[in-house]
Amino acid sequence: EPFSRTNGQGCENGLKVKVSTEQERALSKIALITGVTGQDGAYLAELLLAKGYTVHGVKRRSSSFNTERVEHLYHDVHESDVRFRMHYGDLTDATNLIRIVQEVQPDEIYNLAAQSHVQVSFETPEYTANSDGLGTLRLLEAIRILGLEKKTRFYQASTSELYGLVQETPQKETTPFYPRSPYAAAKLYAYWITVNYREAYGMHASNGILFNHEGPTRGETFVTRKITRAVSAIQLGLQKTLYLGNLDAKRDWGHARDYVEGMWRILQQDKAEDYVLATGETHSIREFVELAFGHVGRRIEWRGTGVDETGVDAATGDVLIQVDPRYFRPTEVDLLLGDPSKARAKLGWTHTTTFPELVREMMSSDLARFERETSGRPA
Ligand code: NDP
Ligand code: GDR
Repeated sequence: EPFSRTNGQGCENGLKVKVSTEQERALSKIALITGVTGQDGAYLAELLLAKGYTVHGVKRRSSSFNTERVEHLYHDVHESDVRFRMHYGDLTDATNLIRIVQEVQPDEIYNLAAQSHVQVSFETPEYTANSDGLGTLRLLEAIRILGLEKKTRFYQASTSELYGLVQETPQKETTPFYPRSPYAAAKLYAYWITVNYREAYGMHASNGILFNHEGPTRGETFVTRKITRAVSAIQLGLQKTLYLGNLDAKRDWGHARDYVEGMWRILQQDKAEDYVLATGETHSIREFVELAFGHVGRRIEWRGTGVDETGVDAATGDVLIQVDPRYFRPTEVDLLLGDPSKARAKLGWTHTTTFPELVREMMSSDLARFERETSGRPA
């Protein structure tokens, strides 16, 4: 780790970046990102730094390194023009959040920190409510306590999981919510408290209702990355079988890179509003599996039904996929399909990476990673 001490500002790590003239408009802006060590946090930090922002991130203390996704942004904090800094913090600790917001005096806060795994939220419901629900309230209150309501714009990482049990498709800003997990219920509170602070205190606070977005740095236990890692490992002879839960669930999957651009655009609007970001296409877990194996030239045939269903290599007959009920959720979200019309019309936002391109990028990255890690070692 480049630095493990704090300087007088309570900051740790920094990045020196050259600024081009076209980015000058954003030069004086300061952003604070909670969850900066996560998939979206890292992409967003990169985007804002490229736009000329000074970026502060909140990271959690961990017994092992948790900053891999932002390592390339680090620079010696002792140099001048350091524009990327991190602060230890946690969404469950109000005093710490108030102190960080006070020190940073951000123009924009992106609240991306969360216990973000739906299945894990069934096992840790209270913690999930505390960090994902109350954590959002703590940040909004920090802004208010510090009298920054007119200065600081607030982005809340809301989610398509809010739609839960299907009420209508495609799902848009006006579709009723019906959360189906402790995670979604916590995010429902966060959604409405953001709306309430906007209406009650005139804050520039917005929800981005984002449908699933992935990429090569997606957490390893989300289904897309679990698949691309396993297919790569199977292809290299390091693993035989991939165990999955519900193969029939359908998701509207985009690329995280596109979605962080949408987050930024939401905060650049004169008026704070809530927006759906989605691709407008939906695919099943089964289709994702087929495409991932297709990337390494293998065709999957599905045999059997229910918990006895298997995915077999059409050429060799090897069983590559098995259903394991331990990955079933107590209540499932069967179908997510978003309507991004409002974001297209008002933000000029649209996704640029297609579903096959997303799978290809994730597969190439995981194959290369496994090849690097195992080169020279016996399989
Ligand atoms: P990740 O799980 O990759 O990242 C979550 C981040 O939050 C990590 O930096 C994590 O830290 C941090 N974090 C977790 N708990 C706390 C806490 N109590 N205090 C401070 N930090 C905490 O999620 P994504 O990047 O995929 O998602 C970003 C946000 O967007 C999340 O709020 C998620 O719920 C939401 N979302 C995501 C979607 C997606 O498809 N990716 C879609 C819609 C919404 P650490 O690295 O230490 O674990
Ligand atoms: P999700 O993502 O719950 O949509 O939440 P995840 O990738 O975990 O699940 C997607 C679907 O795949 C099914 N599934 C499996 N899921 C996992 N994790 N592991 C498996 O083995 C497996 N087999 C089948 C699931 O049942 C589900 O239907 C993500 C997170 O990023 C949230 O934070 C975010 O809010 C939503 O996307 C939008």
